[in-house]
Parts: sequence; structure tokens; C-alpha cells
Amino acid sequence: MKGVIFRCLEELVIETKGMDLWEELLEQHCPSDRVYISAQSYPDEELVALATSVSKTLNLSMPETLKAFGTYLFSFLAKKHTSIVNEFHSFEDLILSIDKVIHSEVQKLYDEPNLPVIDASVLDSETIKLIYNSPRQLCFCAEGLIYGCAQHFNESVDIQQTTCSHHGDSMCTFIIKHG
Ligand code: MNH
Repeated sequence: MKGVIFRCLEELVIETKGMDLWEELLEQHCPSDRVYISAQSYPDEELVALATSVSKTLNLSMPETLKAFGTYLFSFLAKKHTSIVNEFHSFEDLILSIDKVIHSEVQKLYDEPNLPVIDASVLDSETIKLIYNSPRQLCFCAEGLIYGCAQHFNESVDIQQTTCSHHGDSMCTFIIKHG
């Protein structure tokens, strides 16, 4: 996972719980003197270990924690990659372009990023079906990112997950009602 994702977690933890907790988490789960550089890659297990500790500290489940993180991550990425996010003028427009536009741009900007495969399609004017597929199995983070995207466009959303790779399905499916 790229450093940019860790830096977002760092910002969220420091803003909500303070620097001391973040220092403690780093000490527990990372090699000494760990510094996250956005464009560099770090082990996925390190992010999972940090997020697991955060979930324990907050008394939240891992899915709840990853959802909250994903929601925050959208605004963090939107700030860092303003020109990419500003290409889109609606929630639907952006969600339909995650794979072919946004993550294609990410592919050009970052060296060998690990991205999911996302296939979004319109069911009707207020419903989008989104299929998420990734060996990293971060569907809860994806769901949070979708919430964050809705907040960005001031839209309300209702998201139902109808299949999940954590429950034996081959992919994760979300039915997104918006508007
Ligand atoms: Mn995107 C990683 C989903 C918008 C840039 N993105 C991920 C991951 C998920 C994801 C899930 C975690 C990796 C995985 O599951 O395999 N991303 C989304 C969704 C939206 C989205 C559902 C919109 C909603 N992503 C964006 C935007 C940007 C962006 C906007 C920036 C312009 N995403 C990234 C980067 C990574 C990433 C950078 C990290 C890649 C890596 O660590 O190698």
C-alpha cells in the first residue's frame, strides 16, 4: 500500500486521538524510525495491524473502522488530487469513472500501485451497481470511500452490500441509491 494511504490514517488518528496514540501505534507495529512517504510502498500487513489497533482503541469493529477510514480517505485524496476529482461534476459521474479514469490516472502518477478492479453501472437514475474485486479485500474501505464521495457532492446515499468476498462470494457487490 502506498504511503499516501498511511499518511491519511496518521492524520485521522492524530486529529481525533492525538499524537501520543499515533506514536504508540507506530512503536507497536512498525520498524523503528518509520516515516511514510506518499509515493513509496509499505507492507499491507502494516496498515492492517495499525487499523486493527485503531479499531480496538475506538471500540469499533474492523468493518466499522475501515468504513470510517474510507470516508475520511475520500476527502484526503480529493485534497491531494484536486485536479482529478474536479473533473467530475456529480456523484454518479465520479463513481462510474473510478476504474477507467481515476485509477488510470493513479496508475500514471504512482509507481506500480496496487489498485482494485471496480465495475460500476447505472441501474436507473438513482441506482448504481458497483462491483469491487481486489486480493486486498478492502470492500469496507471501498464502501467508506463511496460515502465520502457522496458527502463531497452533498448527496445522500443508501448503500447495500449484496455479495462479499469475506463470505465466500467471488466479488463484492454494492447497490447504491443516491439523489
Ligand atoms: Mn482509490 C486505493 C477504491 C477514489 C486513489 N481505492 C484504493 C483502494 C480502494 C479504492 C478500495 C484500496 C486498494 C484495494 O482495495 O485493492 N477509490 C476507491 C473508490 C473510490 C476511489 C471506491 C471512489 C468512490 N482513489 C479514488 C480517488 C483517488 C484514488 C478520487 C485519487 C485521485 N486509490 C487511490 C490510491 C490508492 C487507492 C492512490 C492506493 C494504491 C496503492 O496503495 O498502491
